[in-house]
Amino acid sequence: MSDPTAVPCMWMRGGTSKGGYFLKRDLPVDTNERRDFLLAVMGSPDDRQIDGMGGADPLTSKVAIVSKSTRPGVDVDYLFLQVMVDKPVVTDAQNCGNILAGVGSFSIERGLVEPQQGETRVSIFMENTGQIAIATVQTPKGRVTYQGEARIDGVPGTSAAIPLEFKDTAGSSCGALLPTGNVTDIVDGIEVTMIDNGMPCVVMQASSMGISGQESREQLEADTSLKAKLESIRLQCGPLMNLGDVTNKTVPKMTMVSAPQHGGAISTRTFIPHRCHASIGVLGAVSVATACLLDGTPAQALANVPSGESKIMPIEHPIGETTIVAQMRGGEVISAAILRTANKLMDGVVFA
Ligand code: NQM
Repeated sequence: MSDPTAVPCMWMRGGTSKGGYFLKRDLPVDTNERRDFLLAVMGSPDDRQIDGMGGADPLTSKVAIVSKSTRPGVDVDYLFLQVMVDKPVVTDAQNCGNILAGVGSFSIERGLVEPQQGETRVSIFMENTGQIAIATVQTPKGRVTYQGEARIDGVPGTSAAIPLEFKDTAGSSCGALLPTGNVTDIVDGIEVTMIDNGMPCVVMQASSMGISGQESREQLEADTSLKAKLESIRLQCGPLMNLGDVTNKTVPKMTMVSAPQHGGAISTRTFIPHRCHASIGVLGAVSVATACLLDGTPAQALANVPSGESKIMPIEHPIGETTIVAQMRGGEVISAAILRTANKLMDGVVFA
């Protein structure tokens, strides 16, 4: 390619997020160069990201970098990068289960994985956390299709189903499911659960933060005193969760829970961490569902938990629900699954 700033890229919706999907070999090896390139691609830092592809929202300012894996039994390696909207920061300190939903399809389309007849299981090493996910992509006649009948809240219409399975996600970034060793700690006088089952989260009751937990995303984002209280708790929880100084990190996520209102397991409002999530992250939902399953947590006190070892847990959020199926053994969550969809929006070159 003659223009060195023009790089092959596919823009995709993955679950309820959206971003640029790149082959690793097409991006600079040097991480500073890569950061500068991705900031320019997204148009960051700028609240409107007007000079780039980003959608002025953390949920649409995301990047997947994919390569063929050399690990035994693994098809591809996936690195997730969050490009901050209003700061010159690109961080790999978190994973993203929504962008993950597009990785299987992208890998098949780019020839990294051989499609099967009917459906293709793609095993994905998630570099951010060192764990594996399996995505099942619909491949009728050996070609990826995005069309189908699956519906997820937060996305209009229907698309091809992409079930995602996660195993052994406990302690993905914090080293342990409960990094403080406790199901409950008190921070700034608030009872919280610091938990990491795929995504570091701090889970607390909405009522303890002075809200009902049924407010809209806009109402919560306008509540500056709530946001200040959440940030104070978050900055203290970071080191306690083995995440170090989290001032410039997008973890831990801050989830305020209340009793379910629509027949689900729990109702949530999540800050990621400075904007309120329009819904909830995939691995965030796995971590919150797990908090509901642990005796003595503030979440469990409000949750409606089904009986049996296979727990269907609809996690309510501002625009619907995200259902996690958690498989339990001996009181522990041993795997989780979720239904997602993805869509190919653009395939071409992106300019920085
Ligand atoms: O928790 C947003 C999203 C996410 C993350 C965020 C995610 C996950 O909804 O696995 O998907 O929490 O920053 O895309």
